[in-house]
Amino acid sequence: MALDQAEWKRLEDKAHELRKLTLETVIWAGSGHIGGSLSAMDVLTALYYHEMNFKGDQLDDPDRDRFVLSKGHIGVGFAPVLADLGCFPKDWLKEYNHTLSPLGMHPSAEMVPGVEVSTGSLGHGLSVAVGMAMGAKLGKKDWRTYTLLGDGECCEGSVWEGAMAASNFKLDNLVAIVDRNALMMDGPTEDVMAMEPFAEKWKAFGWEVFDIDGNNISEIVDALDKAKETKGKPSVIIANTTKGAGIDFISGDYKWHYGAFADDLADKARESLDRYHDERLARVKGA
Ligand SMILES: Cc1ncc(C[n+]2csc(CCOP(=O)(O)OP(=O)(O)O)c2C)c(N)n1
Repeated sequence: MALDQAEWKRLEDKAHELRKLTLETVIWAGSGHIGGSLSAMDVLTALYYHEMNFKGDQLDDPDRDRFVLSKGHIGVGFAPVLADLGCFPKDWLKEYNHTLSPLGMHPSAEMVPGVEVSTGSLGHGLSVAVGMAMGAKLGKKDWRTYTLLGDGECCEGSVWEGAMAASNFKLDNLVAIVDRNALMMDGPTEDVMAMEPFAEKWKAFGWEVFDIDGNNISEIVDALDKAKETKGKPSVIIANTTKGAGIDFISGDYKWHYGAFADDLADKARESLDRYHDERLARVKGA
């Protein structure tokens, strides 16, 4: 069902709050993976605040939907989501990546409530998610599995082994979302290791493909709805995004894959996020 305006606005406000909290967390940490955290924030918001059956105070619910952050380097964007959902105190964010903090650069399932699988070494999350989705099928359970990958991550051959297995086992309870920001750590994907024709590759591997604007929450929700209706095969959402979305002086710049904000830049970044939110609210009103 199409997203109504009130729900869309609620999700926009939440995504804005989380982008701001991510920026502050990078500042508290001293530095962090800001670019890929911001490109993915709309997807994380749509999943955790609209789509998934997941509650921060019921982490042992056997029927909860599962999420695997395959692009685990954006722990600094994921931790604010889990903190906001009540998985752990928000104060933990102030010591993100400090010595002895449970919140390291990459999410640890052993140390951080709400993290299902430890990730950070790229290329593993999809295969783990395949195993989870198979487990649900074998156990005749209705919960669903979601995983978020980076497009640069798709250079890893193991991603395509997972993709092959998911369609072989007809895992229609599995949704992979690829953050297609078209940049990886050291340049544009098409210069470093060409991905295109990306949608066709997934189709050839037997997946249902949704190619969308991944910084439009309404389009993300729509694709997630359609994925739920897809039977007999897994779905992939190619979420075309902008790396660093929301902070104008880092947006679309691969050199801001990872970075630090000096005081003057931090204020500029905060102001830019506020302007970005205003522009996006105008889009909601105009819809
Ligand atoms: C196996 C492995 N190799 C290398 C790295 C180092 N690394 C961290 S992020 C990154 C780039 C990933 O690019 P992409 O998946 O496009 O991430 P995004 O642009 O969405 O942040 C690399 C190579 C890693 N984490 N794991």
